[in-house]
Amino acid sequence: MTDLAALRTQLEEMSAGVKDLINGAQTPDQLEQIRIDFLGKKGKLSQILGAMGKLPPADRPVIGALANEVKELVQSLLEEKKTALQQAEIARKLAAETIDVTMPGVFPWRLGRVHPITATIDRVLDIMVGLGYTVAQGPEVETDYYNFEALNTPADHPARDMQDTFYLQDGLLLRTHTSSVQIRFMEQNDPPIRIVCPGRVYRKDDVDATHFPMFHQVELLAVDEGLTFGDLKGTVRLLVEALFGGECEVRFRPSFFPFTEPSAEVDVKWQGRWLEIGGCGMVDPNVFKAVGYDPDLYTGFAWGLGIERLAMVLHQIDDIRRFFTSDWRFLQQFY
Ligand code: 2NL
Repeated sequence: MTDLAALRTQLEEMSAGVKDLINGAQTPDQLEQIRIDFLGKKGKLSQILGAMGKLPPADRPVIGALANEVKELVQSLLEEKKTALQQAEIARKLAAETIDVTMPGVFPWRLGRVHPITATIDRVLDIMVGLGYTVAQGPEVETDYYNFEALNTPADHPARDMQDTFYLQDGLLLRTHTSSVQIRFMEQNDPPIRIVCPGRVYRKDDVDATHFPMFHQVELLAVDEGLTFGDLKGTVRLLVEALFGGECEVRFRPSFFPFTEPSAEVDVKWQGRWLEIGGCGMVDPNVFKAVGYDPDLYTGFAWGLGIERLAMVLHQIDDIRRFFTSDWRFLQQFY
C-alpha cells in the first residue's frame, strides 16, 4: 500500500542520494548516465510519479509539487557539475598543451653556418667601416651606361664583347663589376666620399677551378681634394694586414683599367708566395666628368677585390665551384 509518507520518504532519499552521485561524477558521460537513471522515462522519478496514481486524489498535488522540486534540484545540480567538469577539462588541456619555448631542441641539431663568401665580405666591410667608409649597394641588372659608358670604357673595348658580358633584353646587362654602384653613388653625392660596394657580378667565363660566371666583388672608392697614390697604398696595406693578420709584404704591379690611371695589380706575399688579390688605381678624370665632379679639383682612388679569390687564399680552397655546390661537408668547415 502506497501512502503519502512513504512516497515523500522515497523522494527525499532519492534527492539525498543523487547529490552524492553527481558530486562524485568524473566525466560528462557519467553525468549523462545519472540523468537517465533519475530523470529518464524509466528513471527513478518516473517510477515514483507512477506510484502517485495510487494515492488519494487530495495527496497527489503534494507529491507532485515535491517531485517537481526534486526534479529541478537534480537538473540544476547536473548543469552545475557539467560546467565544472568542462572547465576542469579546459584547465587540464591548457596545462598539458603548454609549450615551453625555452626548452632545448632535440640533439643533435645542425646549426647553420655563415657561407664563407658572406663571411669574407663581412670581414672586408667591417674593416672598411672601421676606417669611416660607408657601405653602398645597387642593382645587378644594369644599363650599358652605368656598367661601361660612365666608366670610360669605349664601345670597342673587349670587355663589351658578347663573349664576355651577359646581355639581356632592352639594352640591359648583368653588371660585370660593382663599379656601376659607385657611379650611381657619385651621381647622388658630392665629395668627399668613401664607400665600399659589395655584391654579385657576372662574366661569361667557362667554368673551371678558378672561373665561375657569377662571383663576388668588393670595391672601394675614395674621392677628395688632394688624394694621392700614397693614400691608395696606405689603404691597401691597412686592409691587407687586417685581413691576413700582422705585417705583410705588398707589391704594386703596373696594369691597365679603362677607369683608372695609373692602374696597378695588388700582390700580397703570404706563406712565402706572391698572391694577386685585385686591381686598383687613381680614378680616371673621364669618370669624374661623367658624374659631374670637377677633375681639376678632385682626385680619387679605387680598388676592386675578388672575394672568391680572397676566400680561396685565406682558407686554402682549391676550386671555386666548391662555393656554389651547397655541400654541407664543405660549408660546415667555416665560421
Ligand atoms: C679588379 C679590378 C678595379 C676599380 C676596380 C673603379 C671604380 C670607379 C672608378 C674607378 Cl667608380 N675605378 N674601380 C678600379 C680598378 C680596379 O677592379 O681586378 N677587380 C677584381
